[in-house]
Amino acid sequence: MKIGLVGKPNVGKSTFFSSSTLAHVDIANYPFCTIDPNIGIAYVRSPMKCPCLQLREKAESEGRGHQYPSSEERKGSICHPRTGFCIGHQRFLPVQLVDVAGLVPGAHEGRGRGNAFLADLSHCDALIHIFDASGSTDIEGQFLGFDQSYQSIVERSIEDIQFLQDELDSWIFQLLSQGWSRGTRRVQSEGERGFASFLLDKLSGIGAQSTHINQTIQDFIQQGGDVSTPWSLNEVEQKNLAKMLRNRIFPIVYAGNKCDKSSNLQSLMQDLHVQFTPCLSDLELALRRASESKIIDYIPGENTFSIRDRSDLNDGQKKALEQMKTLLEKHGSTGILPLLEHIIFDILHQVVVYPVQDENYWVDGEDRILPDAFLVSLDSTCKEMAYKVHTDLGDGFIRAIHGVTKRTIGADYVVQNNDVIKIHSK
Ligand SMILES: Nc1nc2c(ncn2[C@@H]2O[C@H](COP(=O)(O)OP(=O)(O)O)[C@@H](O)[C@H]2O)c(=O)[nH]1
Ligand SMILES: [Mg+2]
Repeated sequence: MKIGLVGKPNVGKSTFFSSSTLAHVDIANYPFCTIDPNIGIAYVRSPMKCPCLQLREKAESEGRGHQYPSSEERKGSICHPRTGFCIGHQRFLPVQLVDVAGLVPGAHEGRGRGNAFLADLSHCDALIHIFDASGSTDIEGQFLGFDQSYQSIVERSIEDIQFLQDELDSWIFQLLSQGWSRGTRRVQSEGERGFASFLLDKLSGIGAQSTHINQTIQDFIQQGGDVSTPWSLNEVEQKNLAKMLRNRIFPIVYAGNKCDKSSNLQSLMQDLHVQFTPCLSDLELALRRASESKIIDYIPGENTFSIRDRSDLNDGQKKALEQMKTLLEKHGSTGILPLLEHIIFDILHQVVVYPVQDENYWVDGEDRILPDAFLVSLDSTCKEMAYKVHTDLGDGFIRAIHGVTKRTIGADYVVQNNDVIKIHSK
């Protein structure tokens, strides 16, 4: 999974990015997990408890609890994640995050970083549009001060949300419109299928898949569009189609950042025509840094934290930490992690599955407990999951064993959230 952070300059994209990609170092073994200056790994919580809880409970009920010692920091978790980490049976899974900088009005015509930002966007499964919920920046990202009237906050937010949609739509329209008439006529003998393959051809470079295209064609027809003679679609109709394609290829969720400086956040949530998650990116960054320096214990996503050892802190530090705590508790969360999880689980409909080599002890060949947790689409079959683990495992798939029921399951079994599965393959 790859999620792109988009928005005009100065809204807090890089802050959001750094805060999310700064892992819980003690446990994750991923210090600052940046693959590229603007690509990093963030961690989301599985919606269900890690199955290592079941293993522990079973062992304890059979008087074998001592077999699974757990450190103070792991809070009971006994699994050995190869990627991500697990605390208190809360499994954190990696997702890729991309900080897509340089998006300003006119980018599709080459302004700002121009089309370079589009390369960053390509192949993202979804986008987070970060906008400034404090209204403190203009459309170019110039800082205007935090003392904005409610009316300007609303107006700037609407303008911001609109410009980005327009920019992406124009970009996709541009890709489509080049050679439209000739291209669509060439495939006319194949009817709707030909049209779909024409669209896929045009857009596969930015990560479009045939499901996106087919869904869009259905959307288009449902809204009264006609695809029987696509070469005769006029510019307005092509633009409309581009917008629908953008919706399917890049679903957008909204982060209203700097909400600590936004007056009347409740009203803003009602007055904007899009749903957004209020975010406090710089608070999240400060919390993760303090946690990394072992000043506080903070589990990302939680609504509070504890200060480790006050004797080391000066008065200024204590006061700052208390202020951070008040702010966090007031908002109930920095918004960052819930937003990422909303995308993965509600928008992209992913479930978490745990492939193992031994269906009884839930370990791999090196005795590591539940080493892997994979995100797969809600309706994936067991065989599709096998492919996700390894191509060889998918190609040679024979059957699988369910780790809980110990029943044999076939290639067509639809995997469920939290399934532990042993795959037999040639
Ligand atoms: N008040 C407030 N300021 C923030 C927040 N997040 C980021 N900022 C500030 O906004 C400015 C721009 O942030 P940056 O991440 O560089 O924005 P980018 O240009 O979108 O990458 C910096 O001064 C940040 O400290 C927040 O949640 N609240
Ligand atoms: Mg930046």
